[in-house]
Amino acid sequence: MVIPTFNEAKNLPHVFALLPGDLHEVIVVDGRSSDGTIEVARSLRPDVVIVRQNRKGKGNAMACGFAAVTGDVVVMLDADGSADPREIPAYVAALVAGADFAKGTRFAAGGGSADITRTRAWGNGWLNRTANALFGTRYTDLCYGYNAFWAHCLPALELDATGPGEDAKLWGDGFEIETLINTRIAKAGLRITEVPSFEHERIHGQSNLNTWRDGLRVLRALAVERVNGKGRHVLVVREAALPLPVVALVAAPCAAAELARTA
Ligand SMILES: Nc1nc2c(ncn2[C@@H]2O[C@H](COP(=O)(O)OP(=O)(O)OP(=O)(O)O)[C@@H](O)[C@H]2O)c(=O)[nH]1
Ligand SMILES: [Mg+2]
Repeated sequence: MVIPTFNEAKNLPHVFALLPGDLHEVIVVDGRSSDGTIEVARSLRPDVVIVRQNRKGKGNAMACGFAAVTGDVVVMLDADGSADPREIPAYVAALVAGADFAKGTRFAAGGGSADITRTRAWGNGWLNRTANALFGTRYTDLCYGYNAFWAHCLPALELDATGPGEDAKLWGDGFEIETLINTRIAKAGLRITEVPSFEHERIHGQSNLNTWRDGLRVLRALAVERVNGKGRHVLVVREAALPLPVVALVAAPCAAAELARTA
């Protein structure tokens, strides 16, 4: 479970209280919060794994968190209270049923949002249609950060958690991360299932997302990902989904592995 945090100390108690009981690991990736986020995380959950991101932005945080994953299933969960951890079993069920990537959607039956503005919903819909036209996908919610996938998908994401220092923000380090993930998963030929999800309002604090600046980064990401080869040439080792995870997150070791060369 990978949770990016930037000044989410007041929200973490709400989020952690709803986490399933038998998680393999909870990785909090902090972006140099100044409100005691790390201390709160540790006090709520002594077994939490704290990762400090090496650059700036949510995308860089996710890359650093993914690099620290040791489990078989990765769940991406925001820390502001908008993503409900009680939905995790639905994501895991989609993975166990055969998906490589369980993509949350606010725009399918059973999903919704109390948080998205009309402008953002319009922009997301437009970007989503563009993505589907460019990548042959059938996504309904391109810019949503609540997703889960088998760890065998990680190589296809081709994210870079190394490199230059603290104050840099490189391409891929920002809110374009979900678009990079969604398009690379599609290019790798991985099996995608959408999972209806309800996005709640952020509980405390302010959004770090800027609608127009980050919308343009997503648009640019679609263009860049259409022409680059990332995701496309990665050999994915797809693990058989057995045995079933007992409650939610990280499945027991798999007995068999199937080599699947992606398109
Ligand atoms: N580590 C880290 N986490 C970040 C950074 N920016 C945002 N986050 C976290 O990423 C999650 C999503 O960020 P939000 O600011 O809520 O952005 P959003 O959910 O896309 O936008 P809203 O719908 O307006 O809330 C939250 O848990 C943030 O704390 C960052 O630069 N570093
Ligand atoms: Mg948010």
